[in-house]
Amino acid sequence: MTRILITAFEPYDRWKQNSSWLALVDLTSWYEGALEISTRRYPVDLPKLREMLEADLARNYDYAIHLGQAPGSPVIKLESVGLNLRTNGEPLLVDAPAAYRSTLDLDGCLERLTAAGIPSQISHHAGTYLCNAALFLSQHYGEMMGRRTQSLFLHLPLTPGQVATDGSALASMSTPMQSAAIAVVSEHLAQADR
Ligand code: PCA
Repeated sequence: MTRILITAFEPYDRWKQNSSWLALVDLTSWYEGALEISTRRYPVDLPKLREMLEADLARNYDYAIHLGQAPGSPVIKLESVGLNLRTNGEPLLVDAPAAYRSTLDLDGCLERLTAAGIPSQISHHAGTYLCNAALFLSQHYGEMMGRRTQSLFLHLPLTPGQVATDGSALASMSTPMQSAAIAVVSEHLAQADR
């Protein structure tokens, strides 16, 4: 059985909810497929994120899918690169590679999402904040600990409710569509193992 760790983030900055956690909670409310899914909610705090990620990755999952919200993005973004970089220009980890590039079948994931009518694209820059840190550290810890885990990061749009509360005109996507996207991607990755 394919074991997948799926993580989301807590609310941060002005956001009272985080679309990634809303989507993950929604997924667990209906998903009854064959994948063995473990879920985590991470704080938007670098030292705590490092500690929790390292402990979680020791459990040798087949895949780690990390979720975060990307305010303003109109589509789901499959992130291809994790950079060893913080917003202040310093590295996340000294004595670590400058970046890790995903070896997963992102094109195949994109095809499946598109076929399901879920607007998505491959992105080559996950920013320099905690989402990028989650992707970089996940790839690095997996490698350092000799785990088989392959990591993926999905940046999710805000939900319509978040935009309404915000009083802005940012793009949004419904939580059920976002949770369907997580399932589509998870199933596609797991298929490669069969
Ligand atoms: N989005 C932020 C951090 C947490 C989240 O959900 C980011 O894109 O880095």
